[in-house]
Amino acid sequence: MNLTKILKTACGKEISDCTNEELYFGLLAMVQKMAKEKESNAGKKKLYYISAEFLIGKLLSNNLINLGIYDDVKKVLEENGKNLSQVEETEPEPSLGNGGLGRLAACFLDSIATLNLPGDGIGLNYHYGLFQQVFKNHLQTEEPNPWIENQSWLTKTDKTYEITFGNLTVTSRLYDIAVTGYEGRTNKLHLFDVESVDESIVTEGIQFDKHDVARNLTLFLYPDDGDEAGQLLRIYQQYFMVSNAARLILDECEAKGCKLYDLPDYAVIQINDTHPTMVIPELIRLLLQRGISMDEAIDIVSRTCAYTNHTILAEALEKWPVHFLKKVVPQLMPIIEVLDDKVRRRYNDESVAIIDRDDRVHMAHIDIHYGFSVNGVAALHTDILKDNELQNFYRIYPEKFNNKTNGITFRRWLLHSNPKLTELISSLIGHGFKKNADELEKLAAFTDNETVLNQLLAIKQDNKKALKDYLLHTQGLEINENSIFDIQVKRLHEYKRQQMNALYLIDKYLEIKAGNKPTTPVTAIFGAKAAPAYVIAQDIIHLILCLQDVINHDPEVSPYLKVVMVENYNVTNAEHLIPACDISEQISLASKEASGTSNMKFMLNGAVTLGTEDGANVEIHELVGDENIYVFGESSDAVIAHYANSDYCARNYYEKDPAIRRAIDFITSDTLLKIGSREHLERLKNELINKDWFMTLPDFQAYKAKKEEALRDYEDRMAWAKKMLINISKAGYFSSDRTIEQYNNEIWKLGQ
Ligand code: 26Q
Repeated sequence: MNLTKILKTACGKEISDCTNEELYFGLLAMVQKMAKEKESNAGKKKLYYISAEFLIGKLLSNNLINLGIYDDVKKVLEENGKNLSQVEETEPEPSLGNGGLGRLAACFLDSIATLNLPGDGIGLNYHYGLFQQVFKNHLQTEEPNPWIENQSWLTKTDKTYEITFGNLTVTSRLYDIAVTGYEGRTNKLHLFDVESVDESIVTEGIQFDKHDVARNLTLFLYPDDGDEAGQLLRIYQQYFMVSNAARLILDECEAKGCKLYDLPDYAVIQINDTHPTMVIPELIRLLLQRGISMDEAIDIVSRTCAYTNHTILAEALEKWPVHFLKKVVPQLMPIIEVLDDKVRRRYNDESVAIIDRDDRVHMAHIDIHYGFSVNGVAALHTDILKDNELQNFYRIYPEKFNNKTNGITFRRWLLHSNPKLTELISSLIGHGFKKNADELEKLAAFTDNETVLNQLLAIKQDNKKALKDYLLHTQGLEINENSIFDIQVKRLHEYKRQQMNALYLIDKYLEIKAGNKPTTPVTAIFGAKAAPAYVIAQDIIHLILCLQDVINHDPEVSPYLKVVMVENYNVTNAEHLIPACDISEQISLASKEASGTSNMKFMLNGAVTLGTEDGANVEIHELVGDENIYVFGESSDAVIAHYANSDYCARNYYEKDPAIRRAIDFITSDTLLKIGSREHLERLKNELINKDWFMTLPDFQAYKAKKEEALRDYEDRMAWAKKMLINISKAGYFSSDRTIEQYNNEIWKLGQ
């Protein structure tokens, strides 16, 4: 049957008579059917990637590409007067993640299926996911983001479990989303929901009764955990996720004839950060219930579980008070006590204990002692884990530690988001790079080919124009496509240092007012959500929104400099922003960004990085060489030494550097106070002068100098285009296909 007929049948009427929404639902049904045909039971051992976040983004186009029918569908729609992009616009974006960690999980699922590996994701079916960000009065406000429609990518299954907590029992239900591989098999993303969930308990914005666990359990991703009820709810969510996961895994293995003693031959569990750590004691508990002894159960589970660390920020390392766990999961506490007892007997070292002297359970410590692999997500990050944060563990278990530098799926971040660049690359080196990313290196042959360089510049220009139209159409923002697009998009966090970029913009604004005008105008673009309870992050958003207002409305300055903060930064608008970028801002304080993954997406799309020697920036630098990246700032070693010696004093910089003082003072100038809130702006100013925990001020001058160098270099269009091409040609290393091959060869060992 041909595609037109299939689609017509799926829609139930003529394609030309359908609305975009009807076409979306028709295509959804068609894709689900085709995806199902590629499901496979091949392979004895299966990977279970458990994660509290899967930031999957919209799925229609991604699935059409992976099933190899994108162009055909586009054509059929066009023949009937329809447009695939407009159909795509009707698809809601699920926001089942915060940022990097969740998006990584989504890229990994794509690569696992593409490489034909048996591997499923397991997570939670949040009805409202991460909040939707709405700006009001230059401040972020939060709204729920409903994404589940009558017809959606979720398939309801008949699998249900009774999950028991200390004070209640709920019924879970499994929903599945098909994960298609690019010319590969179909795997599953298993999302568990609670049957008693009740969307109507959400009141103002994202407020709801945090104590009503049976109704609220799967409403939101990581509810505000500033208070005790919020923290308890997080533990409820985590246990709900892993108890369901453990039972599903044992069910599937038993169905394949696994005798439980050989569980590691049937299952490998990748624990994505510590959020799913309770799967270890929970599996042990379930094995005990099935008559296996404690020592054997511990041994079986330890050979099944592997842990990935995504952060060294102390505040993000989960440590739960024992009395919280006793309340929510009393059945796990005796097991956690046994695990702690064994560690204490063996090592007699307080720093590697599971339950500390303050009666807090260190989740990462459970993973490291009772998993067989511990990995960091970029070379520098893994080194820092070994040499600093987890040094005492590395001494005990050197063989468990390994690095897996992150990657991204090129299907979404090149083929889908940048079709023009994809076409140019294909015309130059063929289609092989789509499955074998290393082939991008073949582009090196064209670095002195002016025709190719001009084509590259023309594509960037088209993408900038497309972004201009998109921002105007979706957000009412007006930008100049002939300016330099300088972009920083990522979660708002002090360590990522959006505030340093903002200080630069203040400085630039004042310089332009003093008559120092840039040759080519600059557009500074931000996108960032801040955790609702993260006060300074909210203040930084406020500052950027105020700067946007002041600078863009200043007729002296706005022809040369514009600031735009994109509302509700998410996967969908990332797909528009990234292909249009000239300068990619990756300016975290060295040692703090475990890897970063937008740095890879920007590079792949021909942006040049302006960054610190942090996370995967270090590997980007090594690959492209000094000529093709702008690196600045203190080294991670120097930063780690400052923390160790407590020798950083922000006020010294404020007092001694007039440019820094001028920029910081501007935060509470009359100009900003006229439109902004004194409370927010003063708090931020004081924070920068008196604390500046992430050392913005010492790097400010180096940052400014490097950025100016990049802006100057941009003027030589051929030289810049060459940098772009070299970046693209070296991006193959950052394909998540490479990352997943390494996970499989060195940790999972599926099908071997
Ligand atoms: C922990 C405790 C309590 C409440 C929340 C959390 C929490 C929530 C989310 C801790 C961490 C996260 C998310 C972390 C994250 O996204 N990390 C990023 O992971 C990426 C993929 O490896 C890296 O590229 C980024 O560098 C890293 O910041």
